[in-house]
Amino acid sequence: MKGLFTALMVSYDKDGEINEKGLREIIRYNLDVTKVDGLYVNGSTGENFMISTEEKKEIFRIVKDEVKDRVKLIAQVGSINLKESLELAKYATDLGYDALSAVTPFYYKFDFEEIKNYYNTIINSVDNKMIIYSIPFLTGVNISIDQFAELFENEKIIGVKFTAGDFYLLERMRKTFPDKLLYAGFDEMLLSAAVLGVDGAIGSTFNVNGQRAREIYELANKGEITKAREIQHETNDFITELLNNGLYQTLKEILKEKGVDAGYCRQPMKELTEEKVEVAKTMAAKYF
Ligand code: NAY
Repeated sequence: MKGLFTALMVSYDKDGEINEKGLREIIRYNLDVTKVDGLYVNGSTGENFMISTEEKKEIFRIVKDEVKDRVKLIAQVGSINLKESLELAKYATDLGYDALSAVTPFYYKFDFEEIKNYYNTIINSVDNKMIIYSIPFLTGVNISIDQFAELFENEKIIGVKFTAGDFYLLERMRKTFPDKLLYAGFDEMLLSAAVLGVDGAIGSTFNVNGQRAREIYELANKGEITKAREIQHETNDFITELLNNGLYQTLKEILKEKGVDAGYCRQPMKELTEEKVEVAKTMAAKYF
């Protein structure tokens, strides 16, 4: 389960319906062109928190059907509706997903006992493994090193997707949990996380920029930091433009320039203006 995982985009049509043909094209692009080691399905990048349970299942099914066993698959099943998480955990496990992941429960101020119960309930309900999805800047949920230690007491909880810029905590985690899987979650900080010894990374920008991410990650692991830094600089020029123009919408527009039917984002996310579409096209030509 080590390596680079794309946080998979999903193609939606203008009415917000899943575009199965487009989704399959995005998957194939990731397998054949960006060449990642695996896919992280129904994460933030899949616009997961704006879609129904049935749609989540349909996406899990299409992805597994397209990928078969070519790369590893992680199913993000987290939801503050725990019954939905349980249903999705069973569904993805039955489909053969290699691991599950669940975002920390958000919106209500759940205390740690409730968060721990959430993870144990989900993962103990199936024969699978769990990767905690920690993304404090969106959820407001911060987990301390002692709390991670308590969660990791359950051997089925095998790692964490660490989408945060707290490198002190990441370093402490690496030292404290040498046998757990740590995945970097911010692509613009991949080099720094790789230097600290993460086991892999999960990123939205890998949908188009997976090859540069691979170079950064491999150079860092070989200790070739100067070269890795150059590619991180180039990557971050790209990511800065991406964030300024609209993250997911621009990634989809770039995929379209590469001939992939990546569709639109689900409302309430808005469409790019004509000017921003032009910016995305210029970015596609400049970086890919
Ligand atoms: C997800 O579940 O899709 C992710 O969290 C993937 C990680 C991405 N985070 C978000 C919120 O999109 O790749 C990152 C991020 O888009 C990138 O670093 C740009 O900031």
